[in-house]
Amino acid sequence: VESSIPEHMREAWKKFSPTGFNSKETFQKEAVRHIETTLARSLYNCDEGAAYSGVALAFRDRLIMDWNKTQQRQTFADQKRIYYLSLEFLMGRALDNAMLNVGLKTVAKDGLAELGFRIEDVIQQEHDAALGNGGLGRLAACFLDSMASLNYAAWGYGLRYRYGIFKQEIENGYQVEIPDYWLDSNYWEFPRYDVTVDIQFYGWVNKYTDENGKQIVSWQDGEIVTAVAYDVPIPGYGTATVNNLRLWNSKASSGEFDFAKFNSGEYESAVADEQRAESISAVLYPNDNMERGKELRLKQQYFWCAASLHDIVRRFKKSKRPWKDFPDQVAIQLNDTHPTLAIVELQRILIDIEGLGWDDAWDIVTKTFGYTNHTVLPEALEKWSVPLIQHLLPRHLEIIYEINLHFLQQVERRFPKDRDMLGRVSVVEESQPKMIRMAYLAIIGSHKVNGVAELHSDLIKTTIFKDFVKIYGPDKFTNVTNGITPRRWLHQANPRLSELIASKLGSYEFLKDLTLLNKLEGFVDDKEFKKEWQEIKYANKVRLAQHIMAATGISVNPKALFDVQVKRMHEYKRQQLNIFGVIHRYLAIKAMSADERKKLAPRVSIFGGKAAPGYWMAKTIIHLINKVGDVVNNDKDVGDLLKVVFIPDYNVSKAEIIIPASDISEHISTAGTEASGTSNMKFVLNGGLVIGTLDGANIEITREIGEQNVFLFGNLSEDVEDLRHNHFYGNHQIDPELVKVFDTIKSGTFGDAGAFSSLVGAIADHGDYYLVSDDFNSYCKTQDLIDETYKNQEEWISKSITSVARMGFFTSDRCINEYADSIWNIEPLQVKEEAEVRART
Ligand code: 8GP
Repeated sequence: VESSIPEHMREAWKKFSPTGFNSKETFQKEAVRHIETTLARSLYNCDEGAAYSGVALAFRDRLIMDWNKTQQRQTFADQKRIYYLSLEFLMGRALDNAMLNVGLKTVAKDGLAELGFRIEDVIQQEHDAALGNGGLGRLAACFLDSMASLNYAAWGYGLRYRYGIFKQEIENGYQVEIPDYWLDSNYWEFPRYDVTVDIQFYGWVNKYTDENGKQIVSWQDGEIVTAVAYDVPIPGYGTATVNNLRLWNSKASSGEFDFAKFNSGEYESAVADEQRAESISAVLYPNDNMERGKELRLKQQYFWCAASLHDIVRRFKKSKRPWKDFPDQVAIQLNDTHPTLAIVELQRILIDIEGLGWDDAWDIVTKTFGYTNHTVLPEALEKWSVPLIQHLLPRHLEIIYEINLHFLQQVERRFPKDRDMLGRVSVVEESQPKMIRMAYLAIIGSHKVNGVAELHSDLIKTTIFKDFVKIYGPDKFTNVTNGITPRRWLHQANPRLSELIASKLGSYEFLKDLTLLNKLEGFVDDKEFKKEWQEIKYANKVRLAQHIMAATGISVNPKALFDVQVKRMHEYKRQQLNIFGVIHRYLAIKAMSADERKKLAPRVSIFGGKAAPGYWMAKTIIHLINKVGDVVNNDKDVGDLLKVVFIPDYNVSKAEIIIPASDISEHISTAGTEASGTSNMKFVLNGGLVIGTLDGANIEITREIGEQNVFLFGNLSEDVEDLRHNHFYGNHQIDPELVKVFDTIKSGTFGDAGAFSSLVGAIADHGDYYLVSDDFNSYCKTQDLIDETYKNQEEWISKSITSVARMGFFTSDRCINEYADSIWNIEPLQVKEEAEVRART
């Protein structure tokens, strides 16, 4: 391609292509130029918002050059690419990350200071990109960071929601949802108006035999909506690789634009059609670990899958390779079942459009896809009703039935005597109406299925997907324990800790190879080091205390033990266990003598997290936390000994403030319910200790950092079934201390008891599905142990340092390398520019 352009033209381009900045002066020049020309502002009306814009635009220019080169390099290399399909990318802010990844944060900091701005204030002007709910979406964001940092040729594909996850406000203790319009002043996306795909919905299937006797199947009529690509650059850390995240935006197809309506005066209805098309990518569904079966959600899924596949196929076809090579060029990873229709769509493209036979096509499909499962909760497993799919995607339903038929025939041949098996594993659930089980379709259409932590990967093999292990054998199922990017979750969120670590290890190389942290173990007895370690934690707590004051008006003492539980609100995550524990502590303090109170370690219980707008019980838990806070925080008997805080609107940028400030964080799900958890890793990496159940990645964290460094409690996953059984048959006595907590709530201490009766009732009278009462006693005892341990700060800090030193395994770089090896069969693309050493600040 390059040589097809005449030498003199190439010379002219090279001469004028921008070089970007790499010094303070050149940075300032670029930022000021953008403020004065791109934004039409000046010295006299440049506020922090405008300063942010100028800096973002300057860094964006820098990224674009590497981004263009990366895309060219990947095209020329013509090797296999990874496509990560996710309906959620919880990216958070981009500027700080961009500055650190290109190694020019110090340059920007000094440059801004001279221009009259503090870099921290400027960074805070940015609105979070919050295109996700929780763990699943943030994992996708960490994976993008790792794939770019490791130089993999990888693309993310998602939807460009106009509204991300709602903003949460708290009014009178209740959650209120505010729309999150985030696209104003967003400098990190590039509309590609020339990259569009027309997506079809509804219509009917026409089958006929052509003049050569060939069966032709065509999907006709219906409605067309256009997908427009918006590209977001994803910079790697300390490398010149900048990958691409492509988000699709929906708009009315220009072919559909109804001039007849305009001319006949039906202006309003013509506009309504436009709005209907735009509604597809308008809003992120705000459910975490819960599916709701709405038609618009299915439309989103197909719209995004079809646009992405079209793009991938178009890129493949440029290489002029035969179809059988497709899986050598393309690996598609399905982030949960949301993109499962991509399997059906690729089969449709191959047989209906490209004219391949069924078996050849299916062979290509299954070699291309891998499926990651993120939950075993039944309410989160996707099913779509057959009539809905029939209506929206008539040809896809036929193909799904055909996939199922081939599959069931194969099962019948292998297990001729097991009639029940066919009904159990069928993609079609024989309910009223019939439902398509998306997870089964995803398994059948993929060559590998993985869970996200060891326990979870074992559980899917022995419970929800047990029959499929019999059918395909165990090798199709594998584990890739989740990880987090240390760039954002250590270096960016906790710069002082990162710097201290670098000073001991001699460089920032640990950010690329996190196992190097183990050298910190050599410093656990270094007095000076321990003091600095403690000071940094304290400074982070001061910063959080300031945030708490600004956000809630509650004053907390940074010397108290900060006990944090921040994550989506869900009964299985058991924030109710935590707040019942807080009430128990409150009652204990009230009953203490003044002398006893003096011996108690002061504590701040910090909560944060959003509830799905339709999840009543989760909202009730938020309400209770706030009401308990109102009482406890104003009780003179209690003073500083206990404060209860609910931080509103937990999101990625708040996590960056909260996580480095925790002494203890809570990961207390009912054993067997939290697939992995990833905030557990973030907290430990920032020197916090954890209280947790033997669930998800807690188990592997414990294995790595040592049992003596984790506060474990509660029942084991293997006992859950029996315990539930006991509740069901009334063989269970609720712990008397928990009864006291319930009585306090019922007495109206925290306001109208009726508001909490369903919450208490679910545990006391309705089977206690999440086994709160079974774990309550052990939870409280473990909290007491935490109080005792915290009193010995020397020991506490040693635990903290040792834990950080042993966290190397939990980098998302390790995850991505595992996916690359065991699922994608892909190697990184070497980057020459990497040799140009990048400053790492
Ligand atoms: C989450 C899991 O709950 C969490 O344990 C895990 O760390 C995270 O995924 C990343 O693997 N799962 C979901 O958010 C989830 O399943 N969401 C909806 C698809 C139902």
